[in-house]
Amino acid sequence: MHIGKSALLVLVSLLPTLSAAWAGNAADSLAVQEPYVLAVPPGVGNTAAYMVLKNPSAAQHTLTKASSPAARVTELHTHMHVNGMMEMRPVKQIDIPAKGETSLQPGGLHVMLIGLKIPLKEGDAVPLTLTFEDGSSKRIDAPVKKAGMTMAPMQDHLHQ
Ligand SMILES: [Cu+2]
Repeated sequence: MHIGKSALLVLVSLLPTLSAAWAGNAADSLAVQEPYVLAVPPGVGNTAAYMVLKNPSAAQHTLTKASSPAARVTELHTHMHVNGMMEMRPVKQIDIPAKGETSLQPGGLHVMLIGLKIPLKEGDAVPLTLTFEDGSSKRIDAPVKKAGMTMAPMQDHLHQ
């Protein structure tokens, strides 16, 4: 059987893609650290979820979608300076670099929960499903925390 030179070149160029796929799907390759949802006063219908997405794998991965049964709509957002004001904008995707991490944090990238179905109390766990570029997904529970609480460990660290 004869394989043309061009067919061989196609095979060789596919090899890196195949080996990346063998390393596992995106959801299994990523770790989600310190997820939390910001507590909001009763009557406030929207809030945001934050977390650190760690990617120890050799391939870049991308968060393409988030969903939660706690909200009518879940969107990926970022904050931007527009005419001196901070505005939130939806983003199509959030990249997590190979051997790196991406932080979703106040004032930056976040998962926006729009139209909360039930009031969220501090200590509640909000289920979130994160979906990645290959269609794989991860289910996490993000505890509800008050603003500022997440700063405490950092201050403790500075005092050492
Ligand atoms: Cu937002």
